[in-house]
Amino acid sequence: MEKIDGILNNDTVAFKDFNLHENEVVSIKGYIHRIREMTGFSFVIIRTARDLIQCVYAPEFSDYRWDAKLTEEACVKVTGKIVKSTDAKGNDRFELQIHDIEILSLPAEPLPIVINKKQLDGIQLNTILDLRPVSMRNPKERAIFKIQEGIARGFREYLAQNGFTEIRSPKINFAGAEGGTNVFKLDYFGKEVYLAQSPQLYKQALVGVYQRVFEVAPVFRAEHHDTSRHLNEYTSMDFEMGFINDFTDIMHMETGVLKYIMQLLKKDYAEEIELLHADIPEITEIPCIKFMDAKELLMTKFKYKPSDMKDFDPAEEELLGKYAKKELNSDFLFVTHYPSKKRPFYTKDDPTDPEYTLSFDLLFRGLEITSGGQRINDYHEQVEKMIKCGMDPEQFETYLMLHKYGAPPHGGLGIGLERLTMHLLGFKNVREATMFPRDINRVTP
Ligand code: AMO
Repeated sequence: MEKIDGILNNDTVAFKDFNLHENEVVSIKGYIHRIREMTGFSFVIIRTARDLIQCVYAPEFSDYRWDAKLTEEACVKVTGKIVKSTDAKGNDRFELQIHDIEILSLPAEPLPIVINKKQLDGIQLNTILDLRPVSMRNPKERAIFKIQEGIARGFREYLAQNGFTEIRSPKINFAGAEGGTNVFKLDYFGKEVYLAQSPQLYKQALVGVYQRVFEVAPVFRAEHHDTSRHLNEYTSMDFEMGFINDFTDIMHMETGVLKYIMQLLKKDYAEEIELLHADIPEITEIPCIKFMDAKELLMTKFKYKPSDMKDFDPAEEELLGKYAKKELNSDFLFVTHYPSKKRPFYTKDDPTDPEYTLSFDLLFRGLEITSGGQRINDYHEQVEKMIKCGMDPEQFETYLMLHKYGAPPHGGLGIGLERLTMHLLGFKNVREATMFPRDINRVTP
């Protein structure tokens, strides 16, 4: 009987280790990305999980003879000798002189688009999205989501290092957590329930257990409009921390998270950064401005006439982004003390001026990527605010257990992963930074 011992038969060598195996015969597995026939030999580019490896087929290297069935997108195991050569710029690089190609599978049909150019030239975003399972095989497309992996990884790593516990909150819920009408209803065995708009109610409850918690998970917003920054399902990177001195503790933690993410990207994702020409921001500290001061600035400096004194429209966010960059030399800007009327029921009002809240948004290159703030932790204050917001506290009995049975001063935030990726990579549309977007017109693939 065969026994499985958890040790993988690793019969291939990773490209990053090629320098350790110069002049040795090794194997790699991957897709044939591109075949370029030259006179007397061919370049066969193998696409592995993250690299493009140049292999050279020439009859002089071995007895192996090219199999006519081999096409681009065939899955193969290539065996050959690692040799050092020089690229067009005169830099050293390693390539493989092919001794054998084992066919692991052949595609049934040719690809519907050309994916083996540097980028998907002239292909409409909608087509790219329709064909995501294959369009993402393009090196530049897949690099986007490798960077996104780095962002989420950095978020997790930094918070774990700072005493946060990772949690998993339910996505089928008894109530929408953020108020408003943009909540998806679900028939749950005859009962009406809702898809989670955020993990808000649960991350707060768990502050009562672990003091510091975080979650990276999908959330759902029934946005009825079709914009370049809204999705109906997005990935929310949330954290919540207890025993804070005040809400600036949360902003300090976010600054630390972002610094860590940017350093991690530079360290472990340099190839993707280069491929995408990503402009990774330098962060030392992030400037802050109060909401009303920002409104004032928009009206005086930019002569902008706001349509809503309780919130910003996208044009105002853009102007504030330009101001932060030009005048404060920062890609980021915290805006604090949003009007109480525009913030959700759990937000703590500023005791010195209850028209405003102890809350903030973070703008990144002129786009809101984060909302956060201090929460109400007193039971009676929370019940009163719910009633003021037209909510029935009885329906939130389980949420209020935190407050009723003792809650520390606490607060937290939510970062939209796709929005952060979008502006990090300079995209105009959040869908470009979403693997499989869900919007008012799209639920496939
Ligand atoms: P808020 O609703 O402001 O706050 O959301 C937080 C962040 O999530 C992103 N975001 C979106 N991204 C894509 N499509 C959408 N439709 C969308 N809506 C929001 C934005 C936004 O800044 N519970 C609070 C957070 C907290 O206070 O802890 C919340 O969810 O980047």
